[in-house]
Amino acid sequence: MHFDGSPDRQPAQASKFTRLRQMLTRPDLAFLMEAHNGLSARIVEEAGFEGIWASGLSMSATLGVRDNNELSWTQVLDMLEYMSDASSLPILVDGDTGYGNFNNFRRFVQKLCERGIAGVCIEDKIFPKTNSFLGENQPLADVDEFCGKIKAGKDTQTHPDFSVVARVEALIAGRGVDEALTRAHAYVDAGADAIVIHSKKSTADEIFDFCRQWENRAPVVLIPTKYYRTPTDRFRDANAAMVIWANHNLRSSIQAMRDTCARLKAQETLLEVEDTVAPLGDVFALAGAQELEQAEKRYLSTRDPARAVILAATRGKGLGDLTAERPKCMVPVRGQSLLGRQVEALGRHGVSDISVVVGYREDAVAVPGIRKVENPAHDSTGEARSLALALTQGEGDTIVSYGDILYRPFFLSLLEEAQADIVVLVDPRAETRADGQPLRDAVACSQPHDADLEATGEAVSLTRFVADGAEANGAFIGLMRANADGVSRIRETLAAMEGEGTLDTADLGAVLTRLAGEGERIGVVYVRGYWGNVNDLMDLAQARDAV
Ligand code: SPV
Ligand code: MG
Repeated sequence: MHFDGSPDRQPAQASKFTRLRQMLTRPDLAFLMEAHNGLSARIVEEAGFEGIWASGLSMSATLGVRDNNELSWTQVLDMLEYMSDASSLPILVDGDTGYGNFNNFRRFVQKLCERGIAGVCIEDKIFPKTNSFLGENQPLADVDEFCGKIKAGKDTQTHPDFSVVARVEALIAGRGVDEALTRAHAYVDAGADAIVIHSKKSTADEIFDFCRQWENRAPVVLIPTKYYRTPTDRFRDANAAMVIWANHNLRSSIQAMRDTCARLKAQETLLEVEDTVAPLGDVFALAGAQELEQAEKRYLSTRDPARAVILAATRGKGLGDLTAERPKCMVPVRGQSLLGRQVEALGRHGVSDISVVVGYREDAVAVPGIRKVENPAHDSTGEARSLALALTQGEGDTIVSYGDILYRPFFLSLLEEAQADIVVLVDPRAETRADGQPLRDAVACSQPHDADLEATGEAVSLTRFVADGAEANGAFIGLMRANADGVSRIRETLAAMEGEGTLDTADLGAVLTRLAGEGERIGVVYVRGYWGNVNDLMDLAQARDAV
């Protein structure tokens, strides 16, 4: 695929320049189909054509201007770039008269080569040109001046197979076959790779007369717009190299748009129109939507937005009267509940799917945007049961946190950036509390914290939760993340514990210790400070100071 979704180029396929040249020079009749923008270029390729005619008439008309060089040559270049990006086919561009003299033309050729446009056709008229089917006796360019232009183009091309096609307008100008032949020979002498002999008659007689006398000196290209009744085999018999269907995508789209406009104007409903227009799916497909979808899989993070589980079923007896009427997750810290602060931090991190396991005074848990999961046995069970209740659905990235902690929102980024399937945040400051209480959730890790490797998380793993602070490398702060694989490992472990009858009494530490013991790598990211838990009034006082 090209970056924009157009079909693959065959690795061994010749360049666009070479393919157009081969179409002109090989024995069988070749066809170019008109396109005028990226969409039509892609449709031409989809139809199986080998090459594109970038029609001046069509490019002008689609922009609502006349085929009188009202489009600048740089605007034409821009349109060609879209067409070339959208299609792998070689493009022969209608270069009108070359947009000026030899100098303007050679600059155009230089830019065409840079953009991989395979060839250019220029006509021997005067700038600004008029479409060949308008008016009579159009003035023709001086033969020598036109030959100089061809030479300048050939000298400028940067690919050997870039084609300069010279279009003879003598028949259009009513000058007859003899002048057409004279001009054609001069243009080939000047270096033209092929000749377009153009006619606006409704029969091809003068074209065939020209071809007979031309005797195949150089490839001849025909544009049978006006002599459309002539069977294509007669062009073969006349030894034509190429036929251009010059404006038929433009004209068919005009017809289709008119039909649709008329229907809608009259009927004021889409009902009758829907089945007469291309399905929307076609529009997306033609623009290469599928390629973007694949690229997104390759280049964008495939993680679904994480969900969160907050374990908040307990009262928090250590807080005394403060939790008489509410669980500790609803205790306010500087005017906002612990749970409210967590939901806000998660929201800032893009986590909006938040399950809160509630139990004690669940009626008092009132924070917008959460889903409550009730643990009816909150009095007699611990964190493992609450977790099992909340992890019943969805296997995606999940953040698990205690309901009684405060932390800085950037902790969530640390968890997200860590590579392990399960990651825990550990504060390495494992000193025992001033009041002599044991450290909550002391953990032993594969390596102690190293201030030089701050918060790496990559190399350090959890070994186990320990009862004795002396063995600890730090304390689990009550915040962790598991990706889809990690969640399914946790769920397996919870199920096994349920089977063994140990789930109800287990805390989160027991679950993680068991996982680590079974060889599951639980990544550790060390964080020093910027968090707090609220187990009792002393914690609360500290937490109030911390925020
Ligand atoms: C065009 O398609 O712009 C052409 C061909 O130049 S014709 O309109 O037949 O002149
Ligand atoms: Mg034209």
